[in-house]
Formats: sequence, C-alpha cells, structure tokens
Amino acid sequence: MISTNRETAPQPVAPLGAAWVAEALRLAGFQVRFLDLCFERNPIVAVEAALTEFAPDGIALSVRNLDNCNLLTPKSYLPEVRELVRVMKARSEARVLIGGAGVSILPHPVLKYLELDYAVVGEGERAAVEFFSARDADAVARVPGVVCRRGAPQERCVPAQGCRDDFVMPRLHGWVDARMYLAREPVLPVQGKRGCAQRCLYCTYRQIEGESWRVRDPRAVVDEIVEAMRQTPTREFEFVDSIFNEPEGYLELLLEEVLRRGVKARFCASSLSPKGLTEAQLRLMERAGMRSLVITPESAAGATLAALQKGFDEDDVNRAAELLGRSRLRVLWCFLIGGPQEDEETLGQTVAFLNRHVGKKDGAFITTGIRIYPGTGLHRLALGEGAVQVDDDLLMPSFYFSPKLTPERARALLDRGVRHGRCIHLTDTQAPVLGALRRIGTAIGLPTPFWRYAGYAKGALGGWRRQGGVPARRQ
Ligand code: B12
Ligand code: SF4
Repeated sequence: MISTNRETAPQPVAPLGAAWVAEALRLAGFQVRFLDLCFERNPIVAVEAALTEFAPDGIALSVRNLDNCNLLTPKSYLPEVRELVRVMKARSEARVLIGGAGVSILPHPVLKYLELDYAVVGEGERAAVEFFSARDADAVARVPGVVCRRGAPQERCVPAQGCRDDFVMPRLHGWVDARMYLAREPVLPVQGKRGCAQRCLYCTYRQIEGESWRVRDPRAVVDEIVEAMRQTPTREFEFVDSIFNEPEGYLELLLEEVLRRGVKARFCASSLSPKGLTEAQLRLMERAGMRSLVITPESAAGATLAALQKGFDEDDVNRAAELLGRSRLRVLWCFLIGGPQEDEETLGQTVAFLNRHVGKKDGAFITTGIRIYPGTGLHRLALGEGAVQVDDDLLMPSFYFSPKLTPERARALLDRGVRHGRCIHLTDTQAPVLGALRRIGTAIGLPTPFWRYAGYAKGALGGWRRQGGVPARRQ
C-alpha cells in the first residue's frame, strides 16, 4: 500500500483510509507493507527502495487529493503521482489498483492520466481484497466498485460495496508512524460513520462514501480511540465524519459511550451542520471532552443557501450561532464565497454574520469559489452558464464563481467589512512558515485547535505575501 499524499497544508493528514484498506488486506491473509510518502524526502527513491526490498505481487495506491481546491492558487497533485507510477511500472510487474477520495470522484480521467488500468470507486476494504484475490483480468474487472480504463468512460460508476455492520478496525497507528503526524499537531483522525444522505449542489461525498448513512458501533469506535491512546502519545481525536451531527441520535450514542468508558481524551469534529443542533447536544459534547468544532454553513444568506441546496436556511444558521456562542466550544465557521446567487447583498449578509457571531474564541475559514466536479448540480449549472466547456473532464481544477461578483471584489468587501482579524483564507493556509509554527506549537504544548492562533500568525503571513507568496490567479 502506497499512500501518495504529501500535502502538508493546512496540516499533514494521517492516511486513515489507506490504513483501513491495508488492515482489511492483512486480515484477509495478505502480507502487506505500507509506504507513507508524506514525509519522505525523495518519494521516488522511497518507492524504488520499497519495491526492491519487498517485491510485491500487488500494489495498492491511495490517492486522497486531486488538487488543493484553491481557485486563487490552484495546484494539481496528479503530475507527481504520475511520476511515481512511471517508476513503479518500470520496476515492477505487480497488479496495480488505485483508490482514495480523489480517485472515487473522477475514476476514468485519473486512470487515463496515470496510465493505469484499475481503480476503485468508494470504499476499498472489500474491493481491494477481492481485487487482489481475483485470478485473472476478467475476474478482476468484475469486482464490484472496480472501474477499468478500457471500459466505457461514460458508464455510471457503481461504487464498491460499502461496510455496514462489518467495519474492521483501521489500526492507523499500526501502519503509519503516528509520531510524525503528532509532531505537527497532536491529533489523530477517527471516523464514526460513512455516507451522507443530503444532496448539496456541489458535493462529492456521496460518490466517495455512499448515499446513505452507515454508522459504526460506538463501542468499536471507542475501542479504537482507547487502543490509539495505548499505542501512541495522542490524547486528542478528530472525527472526520462527513457530518458529525447526522444521522439523528448517533452523536449521542457515541459520546455517551465515551463517557460510560471514562475515556479521558479531547475531541474535535471536522464538519458539523447548523441544522437541528440542540443545546443538549452541545452540553453532552462539552462533558465528553469535545473542545472545538468546524461548522459548515457555507453562507449566511438565505438565497445562496437555497441555491446550494444545503437543506437549511439562514434561521438555522443564526440559531446554531446563538447556541454555539453560549457554549464553551471553540468554533471554526466555514464559508464558501461566490456560490450560485452570490452577489454583494448576500455577501453582505455573510459579512454581518461574521461580525455578529464569530466571537473571540472562534474563527472563520473562507474559501473563494467552488471546485466543480462532474455529475454534480453545480456542474450542470456551470455548463448552462458557460463557465465550463462540455469537453472539460474537470480533472484539472475548475471553479464556479458567481457571475454577479468577482473574487477580487468579494475579497475587498470581506476585508473592508469584517471588523476582526479572525478570518482565515484558504490561501493563507499554504504559507510555508505555518509548518514550522505548527511544530513549535506542538513542541511547547500549545493548546489546540491551532487555528485559534490565526490572528497571531498574520504577521508571519504578511511577510510571506510581501515576498510574493501568493501567485497570481490562473486565467
Ligand atoms: C476530514 C477531511 C479533511 C480534514 C482532515 C482532518 C484529518 N485529521 O484527517 C481537513 C480539513 C484537514 C482536510 C484538508 C484537506 N482536504 Co479534505 N477531506 C476530508 C473529508 C471530509 C474526509 C477524509 C477522511 O478522512 N475520510 C475517512 C477515510 C477513512 O476515508 P478515505 O480516505 O476516503 O478512504 C476510503 C476510500 O477512499 C478508499 N481508499 C482510500 N485509499 C485507498 C486505496 C486503495 C488502493 C483502494 C482500493 C481504496 C482506497 O477506502 C477507504 C476506506 O473506505 C474528505 C471528503 C470525504 N468525504 O471523503 C475531504 C477531501 C478528501 N479533502 C479534499 C481536499 C481537496 C483537501 C485539501 C487539499 C483542501 C485544502 N486546500 O486545504 C486539504 C488537504 C490536506 C492534506 N494534508 O492532505 C478533497 C479531495 C478531492 C480533491 N478535489 O482533491 C475531499 C474529497 C473533499 C472534496 N472537496 O470533495 N480534509
Ligand atoms: S456538503 Fe455535507 S451535507 Fe451536503 S451532501 Fe456533502 S457531505 Fe452531505
């Protein structure tokens, strides 16, 4: 198993999905070696050495990210993956399978670009085992979820069979050197459920994780946390579920289990919906050790929320803000600027929200423009508006930005309108200096989440920008 992700912004992320698939292969009787390229000085040399030493019969390649989703400084990670693939093919005859979130979104274009034959759409645990157990090319191509380069590109990809009540333990710490990640931020990822039953206009998560919620047994999730605390120095975990507070009732079961077992850990969640949030849930989160939340309303304006098909309105967003404002939890509010229907008025509503609700303990994360993915409602809208061409396979990043505004004007309105320094723009997170600041912060034991220090880091970022750190926007 080779985890190809080397991105370190906004933070290096431990390859939980690749570890999960590796563990499923191990449990199925395969002898598995895991190569995590994240911190390798020279990934080509690392791959060559691993192939020489281990001489695998099969290579599973995990590709998490296609690109950085940044309209202002777009970067595709695929050219570096293609270099690795060329080296692999020159050195090994092994059967190769690729998978991961990025692959699941655009399987055919990724296969074509990388000149590989087989990819998995969706979850890899079952599909990888069946793929590497299959006798010949015919059997390989029939594995549910496997997409072949030579198959018709327009055919609808059927995602791999998802885990239901048969989730194995990912045992992340058994596959990756957790200390390398913990030295940059003392938090490890954990996933309590997969899937999403919502239908937001731009979203790809259902393609990656499935269209319905599938929850793990809370006892197994807590077992995983307890085991990670035994095996690593980490005491903090981030729930990477697509939406932490859905489906209804699950977060209660999970956090009650944390309390029942007396687990002394800190928690955060990478995505919370404003919809249906209750005071009782926030109290429970506080009692169970939750310290911070990332909440993803994407806009505070009703017209934009409706156009994005978020399934909640501005009243839900304001109500959630009132509740969170009264809690001890630190909250990072995420906004996508420039969605459909965005104009100066809707942006003004978001600016007013940022001033009213992003308090001293909180922050806001601003992404300008929305990455367009095939098969989404946003793609259809962009085609209709002529923002993308029919023959664009969208492998290289393309973005939607409302025709009623420009990114430059939006930035000017935000800079002028927001009266505090707690907004972090996506491009800011790419400043190389942040890597060093993270390591120092971890070494001296600064309390997490690190985004809370964004205001202090602004000086360093200013220097980076003045040195030309932010490249000009692609035309
Ligand atoms: C949580 C999350 C984050 C958190 C991570 C926190 C943490 N501590 O890990 C934060 C906010 C930091 C983050 C940042 C980024 N993220 Co993010 N993130 C996610 C999210 C919601 C979940 C990822 C996750 O951990 N899933 C759980 C694991 C278990 O699942 P998995 O990795 O997908 O693995 C499964 C399958 O993919 C498959 N699989 C994986 N590997 C392999 C290999 C083989 C061979 C096979 C067969 C199968 C297989 O099987 C696994 C188990 O079922 C996804 C969206 C999603 N729903 O997937 C986006 C997502 C992965 N992120 C994305 C992006 C772009 C980014 C950023 C680049 C954004 C930015 N510019 O800052 C950064 C990159 C960070 C980095 N260093 O890599 C994109 C990637 C697609 C793309 N356009 O490139 C996604 C898909 C969101 C989107 N826009 O659609 N992210
Ligand atoms: S944006 Fe969030 S809520 Fe909407 S479909 Fe995607 S994962 Fe589900």
